[in-house]
Amino acid sequence: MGTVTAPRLSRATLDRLPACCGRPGYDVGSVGIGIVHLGIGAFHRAHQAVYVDDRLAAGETGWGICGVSLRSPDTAEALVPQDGLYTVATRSGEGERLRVVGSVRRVLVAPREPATVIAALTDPGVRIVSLTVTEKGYCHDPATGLLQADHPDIAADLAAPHHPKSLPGLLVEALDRRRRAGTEPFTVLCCDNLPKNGHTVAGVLSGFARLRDPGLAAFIEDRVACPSTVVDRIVPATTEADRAEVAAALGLRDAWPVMAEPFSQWVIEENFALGRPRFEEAGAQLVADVAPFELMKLRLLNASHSALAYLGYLAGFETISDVMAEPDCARFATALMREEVRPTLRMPAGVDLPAYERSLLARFANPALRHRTWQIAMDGSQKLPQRLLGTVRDRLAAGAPFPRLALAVAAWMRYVTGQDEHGRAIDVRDPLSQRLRRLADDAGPVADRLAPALLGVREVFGDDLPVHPVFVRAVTDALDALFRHGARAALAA
Ligand code: CS2
Repeated sequence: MGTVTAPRLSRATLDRLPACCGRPGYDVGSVGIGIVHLGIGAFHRAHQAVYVDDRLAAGETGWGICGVSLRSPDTAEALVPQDGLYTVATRSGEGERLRVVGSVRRVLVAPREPATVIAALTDPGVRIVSLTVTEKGYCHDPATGLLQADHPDIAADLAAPHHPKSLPGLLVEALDRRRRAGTEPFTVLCCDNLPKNGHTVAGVLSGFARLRDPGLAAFIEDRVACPSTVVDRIVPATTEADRAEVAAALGLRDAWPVMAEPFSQWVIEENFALGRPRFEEAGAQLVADVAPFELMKLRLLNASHSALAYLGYLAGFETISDVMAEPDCARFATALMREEVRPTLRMPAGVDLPAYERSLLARFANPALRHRTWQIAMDGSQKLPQRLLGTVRDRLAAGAPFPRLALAVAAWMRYVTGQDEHGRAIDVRDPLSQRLRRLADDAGPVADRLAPALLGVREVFGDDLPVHPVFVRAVTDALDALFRHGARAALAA
């Protein structure tokens, strides 16, 4: 009992929070909106919104966030009755810390209130539009990074450019309206795990604008700042058990608290056209070039995450910490990072890669997070290129072996067949899932047929890898081992 009938978290109930719970150190009612964030999911709320919360508390009160969901109304339905307030629960083996965040001042749902979203984006007070729409939200080709002009959402937005649905369509329409109104363009701050994410989003925007109007494209290319960033915090999806636990601790009901590890990192390229909060005073690193940090994060953290997710799921593990508790799996992750990835990275002086790798192993082992392998396995077609295949290309160019990367790619292939090692269905979530499934069904569970069939998906593997004999052999052999001996044995070998 208790938690179901407990009052809801809101501005009116803030003073009932227990003393141990952090809360906004400012008057949330007097915050102005300076940032529109597109894709207001759990990650944004546990990451950027916390940095902004710190800056609001420090007195930079013009940088509140208007969060926008591009699809589902769920976040708005949870947060609007709570005046945008929500809890961040930071979890580790040492326990839990709770903090109520107040930086999200409005929440909108694009399909439900498109005109309000455009009005928010064209408000001259809005100086930054930040993004976490996941890899697939950019409507780009993951292998090349270029806009996919034949993407159905792009085609729809070109047919009706003033009623956009896709991210590129929405941003370009808003930028065009600002241009026509004589309002300076906002800075576009991409916070997704894409390679050269600022550069990629700039290319997608100019690519889309070019298809609409070359003058608009030139304006965007000349005037819109798109700093690159590296974002890092492990934020598993919230469960019903998490909600109940947070409500019990708060004595207030929060419809959507977010769960996170203690670690948080944000590396931001110093390139803002209309100012920014002093994020560096909230722990962010402002740098001239994020590239080395980006490769380090995508190739070490995200690559091992994806490898452990596919292999771990196939081996029957529910969470990453369960996988890491298995000595063979922890050894696999250690060797993947040290032997196959580390030699491809060139870091600035002062960055200690072995220490970073050790910290990743500890973070993955965090027993309090319960980050599901299935969640990380989502959208592999959009993730593999920057997480695994860039390193593979570097290894091939150096004539160096990459057995663990090959096994990770093979595990993805095994996973997208949609059947696990016991013949049970896998709920494969991926924008290409149907095509992948068809290819897998046609090929059957035979490595010599399945590997070449899936290697033919050029949005993932490009034009080079499917014809590289060393790569094809390595992946086919790894897939054969998975079919013959299963993921546990393959990991141990
Ligand atoms: C994960 C990331 O779901 C995934 O694919 O690898 O969300 C990962 O947790 C974050 O990038 C950590 O910063």
